[in-house]
Amino acid sequence: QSDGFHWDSYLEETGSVSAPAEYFRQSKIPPTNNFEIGMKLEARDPRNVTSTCIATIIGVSGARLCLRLDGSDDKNDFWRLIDSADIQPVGTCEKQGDLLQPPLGYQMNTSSWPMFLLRTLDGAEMAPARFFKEEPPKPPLNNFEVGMKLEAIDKKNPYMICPATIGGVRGDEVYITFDGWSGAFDYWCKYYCRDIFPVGWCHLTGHVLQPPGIHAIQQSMRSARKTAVASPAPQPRRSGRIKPAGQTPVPKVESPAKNVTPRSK
Ligand code: MLZ
Repeated sequence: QSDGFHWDSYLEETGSVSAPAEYFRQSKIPPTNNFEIGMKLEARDPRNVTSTCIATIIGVSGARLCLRLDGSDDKNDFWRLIDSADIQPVGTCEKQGDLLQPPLGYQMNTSSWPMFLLRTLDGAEMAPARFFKEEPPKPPLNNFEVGMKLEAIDKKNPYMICPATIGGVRGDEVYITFDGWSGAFDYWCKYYCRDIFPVGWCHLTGHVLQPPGIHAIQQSMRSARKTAVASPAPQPRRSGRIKPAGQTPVPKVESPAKNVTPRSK
């Protein structure tokens, strides 16, 4: 990472540990992303998960793709990992005897759908089947512990992957809290959720890792002290190596992806 944030010193300064990579439903070696902007694929409609639609890749970052459903507006773009079960090569749906559906919010009359589908696929560049990777299996158990560090998608700003801490564990769920931010972005998710990654994931995949919010160090040490059982948390070291979060880098997205710009929250 060329910016100011480094996990090694951050973990040391906050007296915390990272969650082991095998706790996550992610592949040990992140899959290589060969997809290109403009390629088409089939994707489950996030707003209507029983339907499979045609999508166009409008952004690529790390092991993720930013997708827009053909026939949809530009306000519902979404990100998927290249080894997500939600995406597949064009033709898969038909092979399985299913029909490609118009996306929720299809802007034209439904009767125009068959013709729209023909036109949108005509001459389009299809993402080759070999680019898609199998989804990794679920780890058998929820082994996460409160205080462990990880990288997690900010669901309110889904192009962002940010430093986070396990704030709670409840059955097969974990509470994701974002370092240096008030609780506004925190969420519960399954321990096998695809939106959480081991420390170092962004670095390995080439995705930009957001820096923690300001006061992350003090905040993290306070909670580390609360959860420390045997040994007390280390003393603060004010090295000031953590850059405060201010501006938020925008991912590599080519036009016409205007809306991938953060809706600031
Ligand atoms: N709306 C903020 C982004 C906050 C991201 C926080 N992630 C945990 C901004 O535009 O800076």
